[in-house]
Amino acid sequence: MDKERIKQLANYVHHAEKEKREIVKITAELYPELSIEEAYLVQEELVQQKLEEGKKIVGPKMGITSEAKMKQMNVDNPIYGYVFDDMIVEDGGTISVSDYIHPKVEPEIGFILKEDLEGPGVTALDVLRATEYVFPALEIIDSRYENFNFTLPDVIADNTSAAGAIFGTVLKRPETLELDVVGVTLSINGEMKALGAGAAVLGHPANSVARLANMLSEKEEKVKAGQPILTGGVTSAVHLTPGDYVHVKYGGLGDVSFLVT
Ligand code: OOG
Ligand code: MG
Repeated sequence: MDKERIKQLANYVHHAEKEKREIVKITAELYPELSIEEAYLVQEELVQQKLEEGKKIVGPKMGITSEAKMKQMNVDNPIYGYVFDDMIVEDGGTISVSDYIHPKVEPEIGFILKEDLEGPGVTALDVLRATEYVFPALEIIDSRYENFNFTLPDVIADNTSAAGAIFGTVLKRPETLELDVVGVTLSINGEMKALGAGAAVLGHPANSVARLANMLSEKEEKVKAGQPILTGGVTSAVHLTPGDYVHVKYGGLGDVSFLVT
């Protein structure tokens, strides 16, 4: 795939994000043969375009790390993308559906490292040793594709549907919790919509960070200390509509909430 094609595909998803407009997935017509490797090149170009516009990377995110998400999205492999500074919403804050295309929310467990992690061969134990804090988080995903319908290369090229992140304020040392048995409930206007436990994320959320380090090592990149890392949805994602008050509780890790208008 030549540089022109990479630019064309990055522009295609980037414009859709800016204009809050659904597009037909890349693999439907534009470029059916898009491979996973090529899709990451498109993502890199999209990330570069955002950086050139003055946006800053907050941290990496993993996606499709749980059975619930694999089933819901009909794709079956972990992927990564990036959260940018203009996507951050404060805990207890308000978002407007009109700022997105068709937003959904999903609960996640976040990590902040005290040391960089460089693959290959990184294990969950390495991750836990290198972790400064774990924290509760919500991700707002907003696939630029019609009906959230995509293949793995499509969603990679679309920066893995990244659109928003809300970080909870509780920071815990990793050894004070068993993250795999941290329970999570997501309620909207007092009604429980989804539930899960940390183990839903590749058996333990630390496995997700290890996987990220090992995937990034293929590009000779590492997971950096100090950046918040999202490990992937614990439950399936829930559609948001105006009037929703979203409240997510995490066993031993506090809660995170926001309002939708
Ligand atoms: C892709 C993004 C997946 C996760 O946590 O699984 C993701 C999507 O579902 O649109 O962020
Ligand atoms: Mg996610």
